[in-house]
Amino acid sequence: MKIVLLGDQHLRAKTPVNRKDTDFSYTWKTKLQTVIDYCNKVKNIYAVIQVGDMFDSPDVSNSVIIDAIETYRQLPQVYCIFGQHDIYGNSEAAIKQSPISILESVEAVRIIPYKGLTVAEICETLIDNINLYGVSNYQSLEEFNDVDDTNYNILVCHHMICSEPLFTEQQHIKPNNLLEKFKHFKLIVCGDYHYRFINKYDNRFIINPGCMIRKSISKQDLSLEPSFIVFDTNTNTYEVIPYNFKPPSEVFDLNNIKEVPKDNSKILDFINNLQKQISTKLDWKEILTSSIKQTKPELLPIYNQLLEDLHG
Ligand SMILES: [Mn+2]
Repeated sequence: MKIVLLGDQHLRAKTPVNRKDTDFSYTWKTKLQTVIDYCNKVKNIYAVIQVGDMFDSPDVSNSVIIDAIETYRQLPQVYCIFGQHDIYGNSEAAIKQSPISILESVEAVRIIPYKGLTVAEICETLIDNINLYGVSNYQSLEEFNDVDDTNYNILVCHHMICSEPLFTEQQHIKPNNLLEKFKHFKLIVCGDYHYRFINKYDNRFIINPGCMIRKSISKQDLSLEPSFIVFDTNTNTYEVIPYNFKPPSEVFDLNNIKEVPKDNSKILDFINNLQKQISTKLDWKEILTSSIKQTKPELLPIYNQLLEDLHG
């Protein structure tokens, strides 16, 4: 069975700083059209797997969500998980506010569930004995029990898995260590790290398709050749299919480089790491409320008003 593997996408309407696109939605729709055309031509693609960070943030405009729905409906069944960019605060409590949940509710995608359910529920039987397991970024990569080795099990995860971290102290897992740890899976597909790698060990694969669109002028982004992967579970072979992409000099305004405004991804990483290290769930509102109560109780009305505004 052939499946298409799609990396981080970061769909949004606004053109990223330093890119030249006049209509960024047009840019990413054109990329996905390459996948649609490929699937229509090849015909025997049974499923599409998207590895999370489908959206650049949970508050993308409605037009982005509508365009994504219309685009994904033209593909074979899309299975996906959540990246930290898809959910407010990377918190399970905010899943319903994620654009991905809207896509699922109109049946444009299926979210791949994790292991906390019964075996019958976690296994998305695609065809014959192929099963999918999903570990979104807010979930931790623990050992899986009750996985039937006679199946062709595929694990999809959104965690920092790479050979070389992007910065010195970045927490990461080495691809081959994950293959070694999760022996029940014949194929592990991962996102989060934006650069493609394909590792094979003991006839099992770990693949990161790499991000679909170069977002920044970092050295890694400039040398990236955005592609998607077609994997054949019958033959255990793969093909790398490049999107139509132009050289960096045509994509980025390299003569007039602007500083990228700081986003909140470092804060999200921080919250995420804290959540992984404590057993109880962190509720930032509770923490902030109790801290304000203790230190500046006179600010509580303003804080409450802010919270109301935030939730519209
Ligand atoms: Mn990402």
